[in-house]
Amino acid sequence: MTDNKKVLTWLEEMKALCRPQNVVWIDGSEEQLEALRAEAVSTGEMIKLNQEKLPGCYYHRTAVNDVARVEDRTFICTETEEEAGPINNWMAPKEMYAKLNSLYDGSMEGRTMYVIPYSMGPVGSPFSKIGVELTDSIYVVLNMDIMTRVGNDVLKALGSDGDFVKCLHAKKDVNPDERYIVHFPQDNTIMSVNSAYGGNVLLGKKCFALRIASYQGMKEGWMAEHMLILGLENPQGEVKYICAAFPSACGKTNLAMLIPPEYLKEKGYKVWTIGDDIAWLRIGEDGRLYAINPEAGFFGVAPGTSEKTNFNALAATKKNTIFTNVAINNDDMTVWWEGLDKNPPENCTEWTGKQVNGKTYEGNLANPNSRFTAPAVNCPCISKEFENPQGVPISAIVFGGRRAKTAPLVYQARDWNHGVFVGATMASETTAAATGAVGVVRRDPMAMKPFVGYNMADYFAHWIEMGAKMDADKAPKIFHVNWFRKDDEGNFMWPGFGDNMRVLNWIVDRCDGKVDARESEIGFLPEVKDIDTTNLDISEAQLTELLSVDKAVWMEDVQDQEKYFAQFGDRLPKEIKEELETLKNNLK
Ligand code: GTP
Ligand code: SPV
Ligand code: MN
Repeated sequence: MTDNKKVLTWLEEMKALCRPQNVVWIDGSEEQLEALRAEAVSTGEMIKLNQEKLPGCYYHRTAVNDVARVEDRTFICTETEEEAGPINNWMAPKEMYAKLNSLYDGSMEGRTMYVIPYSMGPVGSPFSKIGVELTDSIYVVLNMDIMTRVGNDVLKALGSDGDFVKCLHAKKDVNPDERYIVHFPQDNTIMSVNSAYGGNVLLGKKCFALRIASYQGMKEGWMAEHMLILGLENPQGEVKYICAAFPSACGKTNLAMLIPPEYLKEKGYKVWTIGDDIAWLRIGEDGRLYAINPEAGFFGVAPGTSEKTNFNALAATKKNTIFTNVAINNDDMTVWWEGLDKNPPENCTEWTGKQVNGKTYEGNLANPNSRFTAPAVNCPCISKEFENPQGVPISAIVFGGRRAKTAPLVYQARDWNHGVFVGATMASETTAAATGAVGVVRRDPMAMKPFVGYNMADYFAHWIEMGAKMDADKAPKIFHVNWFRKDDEGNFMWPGFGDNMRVLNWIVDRCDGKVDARESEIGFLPEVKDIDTTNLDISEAQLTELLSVDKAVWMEDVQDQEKYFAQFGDRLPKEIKEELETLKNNLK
């Protein structure tokens, strides 16, 4: 398979530890994958869906206690606790290895260990990095095949001496009390045990492409971010690229695949998708920031996805897709989730496997964090730059979250450092993407709170440093958006989804210097007349409200920001402190 000694030595060690009955190398061939699908169906690990309506599609149900990322069981094990910082869980590497080794000991007895060589990024791109995941789950193999580039080509690219990220996953008995998702950034190693769910086990995704990669990026001068990448094409056919960081289940997939309102579509506006979750960013030879999507598929939130809200995502799930924890319509073996349509199946298997009448059932038929794993090439609006090994040049970076109050619909940072501060002070209501309470506002800098593989204060410093390497006229402009502002009755004040195009147009016009803005305490706000509300049922007064800054509410938020930053002590970059002082003075 490979003559790479580092891979072979590590594999021997892991075999000795886990003691699998067989070892199978994943070569990326369709024959091998098809055989694995058949095997998973025969053991009940996967269910074959209606192959006429959903060709190549399968269903998987996880344990009820294993439906989301587990942030409290996710660790960053650097040599010192300081390096991991105050918001990551930490344990000394030696101690953690000892604990894990006892959990993995014999964990694959009687089972097969699959060896998955995979590339994050197009094979051979200067942005790309290689990982090898060992797992005892066919579900993981089949998901990794959709989400990353898998197989022999990757081993060829790795060569006999290339470095890779070591990823070990054992499903074990999915015991939540012994569940660990552990990263050793200094050893390029990830170890996951006792889970079989998404972000906990598809180790190329959050574990490698964000936690390990953010650490690599800090060392090597690039960035790994929880960002979508989209191309916005104007009627003249020019495309501008935008990255946007929103926390989990806060609208990245939706924005990345946006369909503009009819009248803008008629004028010739289009959105092209490059990525919906992760961006790797490097400064190019021309001094601009370039991005690739390291993934090859979408692991998207199912609930709320419909023909109306996200036509393109739904279209992407119509073939070769794995559905996890949605509901099944037993009459025709298709899938259903809340928000798909108003017609839940009567003859329904809800996500935990119970047979129910979906029309009268009280509660969720699909788990709120149920997901589809769909190949990116299925997406009708996938960009022709999707595989470009050099990436696309980024004009704007957008931060955003779920804020019922506080944050206006959109504003622009004054410059790069202020933009870093805007990202660093992000806050958002928690969602079902991670276990724990939902709807609680928490600080989530750059949407990376659960994903930074080192000290968050050093991460802020890295952002500032990256900005200093770019000329101000070449660096992306930085913005903040909030689609989730609510009125006093609790209704969303902004229609969102496709209508977010109106805000993207303002952002691009700002980048092109085509529109003026009003300088406020918090940055540049649009003039009400400059947000296009053609055909929208939204009054000038409502839009004024959406673009307003309530100084008292902001002052409260600033106090919370100050408290939050205090935990980083002297490691907090002085630029962040200065921006905080400026904001305080502006609000006085
Ligand atoms: P992860 O995959 O967890 O990183 O999430 P994501 O950021 O890609 O989130 P996604 O686009 O899947 O959106 C999650 C939820 O937000 C869905 O239930 C959507 O219906 C809802 N949503 C997305 N965009 C909007 C919007 O513009 N307005 C409103 N009100 N809801 C939105
Ligand atoms: C997220 O939670 O941000 C996701 C899903 O994109 S998972 O892969 O489970 O992390
Ligand atoms: Mn995500």
